[in-house]
Amino acid sequence: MAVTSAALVGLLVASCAVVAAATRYTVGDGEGWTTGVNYNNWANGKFFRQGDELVFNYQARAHTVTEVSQNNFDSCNGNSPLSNDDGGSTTIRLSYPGMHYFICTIPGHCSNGMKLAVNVNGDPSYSAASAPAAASAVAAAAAGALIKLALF
Ligand SMILES: [Cu+2]
Repeated sequence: MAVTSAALVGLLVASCAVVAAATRYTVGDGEGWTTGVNYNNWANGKFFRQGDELVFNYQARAHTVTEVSQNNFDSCNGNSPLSNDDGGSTTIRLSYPGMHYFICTIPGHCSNGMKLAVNVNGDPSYSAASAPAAASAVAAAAAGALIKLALF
């Protein structure tokens, strides 16, 4: 358990360093992903670029981060999600340009405003192929650090 946590921290720290060109946004800033926050206001004025990341922080299983189509966003319908997670800390890489729609599928939350739409601007220099390569390098570095910790 402690080893797993150390690996995760290592991954987080290392990936911040490697993906310096992309911006990592914490949705809702200090308030996180929860009820009672206006995510239109949060997104307003931000320039999201292809390759940027959204980090959703919330209590595990108290909320979900569910990416949906525009229609399902408008109707708060999470029955056919593009992606779904309720683990408590969800990072979404905005890998393609255009609109991305996120809702919480806990009953009543989306209809009370727990929904986020972001418009992602294309970045010609962004390469989807480079992301996994960077991630595996990071994983290797983290694994190396982990081995040193375990040996120590
Ligand atoms: Cu919720």
